[in-house]
Amino acid sequence: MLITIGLQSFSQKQTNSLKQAYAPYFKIGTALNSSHIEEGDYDGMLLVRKHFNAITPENVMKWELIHPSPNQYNFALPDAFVKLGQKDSMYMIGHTLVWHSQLPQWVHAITDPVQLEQVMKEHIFQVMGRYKGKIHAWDVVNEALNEDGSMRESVFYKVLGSSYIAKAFKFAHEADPDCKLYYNDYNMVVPAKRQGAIRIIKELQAQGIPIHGVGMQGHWNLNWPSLQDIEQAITDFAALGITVMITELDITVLPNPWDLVGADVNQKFENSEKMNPHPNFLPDSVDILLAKRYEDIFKIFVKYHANIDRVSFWGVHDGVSWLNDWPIRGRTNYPLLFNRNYKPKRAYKSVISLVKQAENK
Ligand code: 9MR
Repeated sequence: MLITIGLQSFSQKQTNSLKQAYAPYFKIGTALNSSHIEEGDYDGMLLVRKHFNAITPENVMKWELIHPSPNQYNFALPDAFVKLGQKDSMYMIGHTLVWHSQLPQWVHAITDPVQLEQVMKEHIFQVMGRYKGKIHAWDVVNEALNEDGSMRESVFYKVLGSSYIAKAFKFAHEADPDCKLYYNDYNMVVPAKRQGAIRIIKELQAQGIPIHGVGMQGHWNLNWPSLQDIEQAITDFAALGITVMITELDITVLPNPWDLVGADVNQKFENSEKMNPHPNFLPDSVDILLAKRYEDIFKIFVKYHANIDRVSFWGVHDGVSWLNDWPIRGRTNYPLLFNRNYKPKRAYKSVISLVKQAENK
């Protein structure tokens, strides 16, 4: 029997679980915040269990939270995340070990290379070591590049030089030799930045240091990036013999204050009616554009499924997306597949129908 929902028609018999529909292609992931980890968001967790088979902690494993002072580690929420993932047989990704942002002041203040290397090593050994054999993959280094592909002037780069990346991956491999190790960044679809990532990956490969994959954060919008650039980025990375992950997918539908692209979390802008045009509901016209955009993008992911291990959304539903507060606080954004009432949007239907159509061919 055929029913019509939104844009697409699909059989009632067909699965209505993203992870099941995409099982032949790649894992479908999401990011969990503390309300999910503490099981406060009951309906959110129902969605997680039904639709996703990979989870990333949105914040609780970041250095500032997990290791706020030299001898203090906060493992309560990270432990709860891992327990939850084990209970539900989720593929778990640790996020993230070495990142310039959300880094506590005591690390920023280190100027001695020997000391910083030691601190970085200890952090990696403590955090990865605790979840050895439990967390399957780690974003070892996050966002090390500027937009032109040069190295970002993080404390790690300033004190240790570009070799900090090789050191981080080496320590990570020692801490858990079976863990998959990834480099993760945004705007990898921009050719100059992508070249920087390719340089980093090739340097590690030349030194025989394990790097298993690259995470392309998908913080995109309705018009950017071009489908061609997405495709090019996937094929460029796949050519290096590593796995590609789409790690932080969301598609903003709101105006961009300076037409910015990407996700530099340090920039914020004032709120206004003009900048927050859909405070109460998502108009059909935009909902349809979003569904079409997701469909176009997922067509590419399916085409390159042999190279893609996982597509992870950055959040469970629109109500918990970081894009409600960035780059302007307090807006109402609609970037994911599920709405604030935990219901599937048109975009969900276009994404799930895509593989059903492919299977039926
Ligand atoms: O979604 C995260 C948000 O809740 C945090 O406030 C922010 C700062 O830690 O980080 C967001 O996640 C970022 C991710 O860790 C790395 N890539 C960019 C993401 C969006 O800023």
